[in-house]
Amino acid sequence: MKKVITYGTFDLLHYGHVRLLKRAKALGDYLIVGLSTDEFNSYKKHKDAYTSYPERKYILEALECVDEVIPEEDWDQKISDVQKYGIDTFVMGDDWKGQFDFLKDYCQVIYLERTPGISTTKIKDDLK
Ligand code: C2G
Repeated sequence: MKKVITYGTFDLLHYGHVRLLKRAKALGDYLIVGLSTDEFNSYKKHKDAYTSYPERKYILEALECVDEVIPEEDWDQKISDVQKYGIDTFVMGDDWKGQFDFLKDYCQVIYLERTPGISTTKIKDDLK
């Protein structure tokens, strides 16, 4: 079984997020999502999600392409996650291109094209 992992906040889940998740799942058989906790968002990413971790987790778990959701609590957990979960492929949108190349020593690293024209920030701004 080929295992894939990706990470994110996935706040106000939108088309771009789902396209990323579906393409990530298509790269293997089992997709794990490292979901940023509320604390990680606030203290490390300096962005507060509109929806809470339990709600964001519930939404992601409802997606057919997502097999497992784990908490992302720190920037530095990726290597141990890759080893702990036996990950074959790490995937991120290409706005992160190059940032996680250190993982190439542990698994395949793939950056997928980010979906243009949509973001959680844009949604919030457009709704103001
Ligand atoms: N994404 C995308 N297209 C968009 C918006 C987002 O492909 N229009 C992708 C991002 O590139 C990322 C994933 O969807 O791979 C989740 O996006 P965010 O929730 O914004 O995640 P981010 O804040 O980038 O956090 O340790 C990694 C971080 O947790 C990533």
